[in-house]
Amino acid sequence: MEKQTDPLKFPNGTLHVGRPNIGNRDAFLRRINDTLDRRWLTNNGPFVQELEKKIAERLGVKHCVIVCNGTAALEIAIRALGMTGEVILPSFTFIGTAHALQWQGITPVFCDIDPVTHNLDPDKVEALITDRTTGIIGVHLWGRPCAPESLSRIAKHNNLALLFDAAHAFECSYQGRMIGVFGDAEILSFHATKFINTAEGGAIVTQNDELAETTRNMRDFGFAGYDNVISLGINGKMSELCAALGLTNLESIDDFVAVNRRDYNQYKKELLTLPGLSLVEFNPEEKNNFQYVVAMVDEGKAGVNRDGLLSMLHNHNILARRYFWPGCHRMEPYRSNDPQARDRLQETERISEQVLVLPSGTSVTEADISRICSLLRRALQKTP
Ligand code: T4K
Repeated sequence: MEKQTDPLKFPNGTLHVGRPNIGNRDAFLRRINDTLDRRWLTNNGPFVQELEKKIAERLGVKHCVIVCNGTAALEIAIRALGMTGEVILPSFTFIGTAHALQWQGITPVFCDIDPVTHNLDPDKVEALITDRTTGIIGVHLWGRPCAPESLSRIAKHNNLALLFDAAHAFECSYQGRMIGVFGDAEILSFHATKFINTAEGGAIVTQNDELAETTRNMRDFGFAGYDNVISLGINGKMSELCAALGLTNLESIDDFVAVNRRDYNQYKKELLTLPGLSLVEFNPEEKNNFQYVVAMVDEGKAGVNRDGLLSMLHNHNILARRYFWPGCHRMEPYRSNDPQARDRLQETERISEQVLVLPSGTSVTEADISRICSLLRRALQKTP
């Protein structure tokens, strides 16, 4: 299936996974006017600082360092944590998680996932640790916590840095604490497709004062003041226009989560009795953002495979997605670098053939979801 990256090519009425949520327009436009009046457009402006403060407060974390996107957040955190050599991470994640390592000459070592949580399987991590291993990156896929305690134990025991990719997990909790406080640091993404967006954006959150300071310098070319560069750095800064969008969207966070939850519950109700189709569950005791509605298709019971359902939906202009097929290990340069990886990634291979992410969020109506569900019902019940 071809990736349609040109928005002009989508027919009217196409339903998407990841259509941006937009908060109060007047509030946003007021902030844009303020920005223009102030003539302060970027470089740690007042809106960026306000966004950092609000996110840190919301997560109960000491430091939030806002950057230009989630991948830059990963790259900066990886470097600031001193990761080199090899780093263990799941293959069942967005390609950016792996690229952030490889881009810096670090070898991503892919570890298999737990088929229930879809997250890194801590029991399989230790076997992959070598003399070259310097860190672990856990990904809280779909917003579900990636074994924070077990991974902390393993990291501590083996003297490894521990970073969490929380790109999906803003506003989710684990044992009553907000995701964002675990490991040495966590990263967030505020890409347009995330339920709270700044168009492009991300953040590094950490409890560690020194790490916060280092990442702050690194996002600004290593500057620690006028004319004083104290480390290698990049331009990882967020503009005030993006921060204005983020502050505005953050004001609607409760409404966005409510819509996501409502969509999830509607899908669950309407798809409940279908053979071979189930939804990824969230722990009701925790805070969840419900931003991804993830269906699992069991071909044996459904009589049709995930790709069959995907094509059927695409033919109706419903752009469901098969995140994160086929797994990073099957994409370049990893496929060529480590062709044997698939032998140890059997759950990744199996689960990535089953996942079907369905459209949800503020751009999707109750009627849209009913239509999607009735198409799925027709496709599944027609089968023997
Ligand atoms: N770690 C994890 C676990 C991640 O999932 C991600 C990003 C990252 C790290 C890296 O964070 P960032 O550097 O991106 O901040 C999308 C997003 O681009 C990506 O941010 C996200 N994960 C990933 C899961 O999804 P694609 O390749 O699926 O994007 P694309 O262009 O196909 O857009 C998705 C759908 O959204 C399309 O149907 C169109 C719709 N859309 C998109 C945009 C940008 C809109 O309706 N409006 C828009 O403005 O990766």
